[in-house]
Amino acid sequence: MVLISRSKLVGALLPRLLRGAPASLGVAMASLSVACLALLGFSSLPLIVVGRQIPYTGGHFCSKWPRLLITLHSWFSVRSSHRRRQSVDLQKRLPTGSPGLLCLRGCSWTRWTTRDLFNHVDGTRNLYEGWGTNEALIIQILAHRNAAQRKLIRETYAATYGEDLLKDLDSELSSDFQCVVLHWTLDPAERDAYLANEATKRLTGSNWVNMEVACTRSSFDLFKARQAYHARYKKSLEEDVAYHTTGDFRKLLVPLVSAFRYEGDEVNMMLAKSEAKILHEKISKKAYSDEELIRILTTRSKAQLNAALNQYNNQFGNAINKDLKADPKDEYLTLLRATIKCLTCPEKYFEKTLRLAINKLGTDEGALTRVVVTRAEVDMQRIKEEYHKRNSVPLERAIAGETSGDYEKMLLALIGHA
Ligand SMILES: [Ca+2]
Repeated sequence: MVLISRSKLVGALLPRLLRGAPASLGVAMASLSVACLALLGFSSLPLIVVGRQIPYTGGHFCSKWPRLLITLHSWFSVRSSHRRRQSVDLQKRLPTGSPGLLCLRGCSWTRWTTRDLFNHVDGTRNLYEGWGTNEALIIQILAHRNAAQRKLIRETYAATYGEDLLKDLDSELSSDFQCVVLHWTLDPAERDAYLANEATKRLTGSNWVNMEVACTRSSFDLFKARQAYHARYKKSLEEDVAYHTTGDFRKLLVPLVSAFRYEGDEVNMMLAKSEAKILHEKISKKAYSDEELIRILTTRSKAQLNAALNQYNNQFGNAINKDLKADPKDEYLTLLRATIKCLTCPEKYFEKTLRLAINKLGTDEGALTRVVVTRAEVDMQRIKEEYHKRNSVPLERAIAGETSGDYEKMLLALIGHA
């Protein structure tokens, strides 16, 4: 009892001390007291009181003391809210290690959130601005969580604060770093829907993104992206792609984004042979947007298509993409070749996309971010090997040479280098 009342007393006195004394002294004293209380395992009450009072001391803090204070405060609020909500035992639902700062002593780190980090307890901008958003911690936490864990973080954040983590990240971060963090935090299906929707709004080169999404995702993932598109935009991906394209592009892209290909390994060799012939016949006649050619490319399973293209190579002595280079500047033919590449060897397609994004004068951050974020959990290892083989430079080094700051750190973390 004595102990509790003493801690309450300290809690009540500290704010006054803080208001009266110069900021640095007040914070130092508060931090010391809080540290002592924390070590002795006292109630979190005084910490919350102290935590809330800090902003009123005004000014910007740069010393270590506020950090210590906030860390301790957050830890206690994490612990107490965790105790209050026994029903949601996040500790058990999130077993993987690599903790944030506050994982120490086994509290559930998701309870302490980016919001505490950015804005401190009650969203005080002063403190946030003086202290700076902790980008390093955002990278440390978000970059090392898989899609299911990121989803859980978003849900927990929404349940705890009643706000969308994405919106908070959006308002606290900026430029390329913001873009990569937001894209990464989105659920993959939502992200694909977003990328596709953005692509249908733009003109130049945007068909590529829709082709990429349609050809490099699994059938089920593409289906989920279409569902997410319905939910988010209240219309279908197919109708938007059809509306925003014309001619041959429309003929190819609409069935591509609508596809739900069979995903098994079974291959019909007779069919592969006959369809290789059809493809060759159409290409020799320069009928590049012929119904049959498009039917084969947009409906066959990837295994069956591979078999047909191998047959093409064997029977006619050329890889199909070589025969499709008749007019290297034709945009439709370029897209057709990229489609075949995405369907048969996506790592090569992505290697090239990264190479072009990096080797151009300046950097194509949009493409760089898109490829890293969408492939990090899929086939980044193969893309990295392909990149190293093709460019004699590891992808990590190429990215480090091309980008900087938190953007660079996030990208490197996502490709598994940090
Ligand atoms: Ca460059």
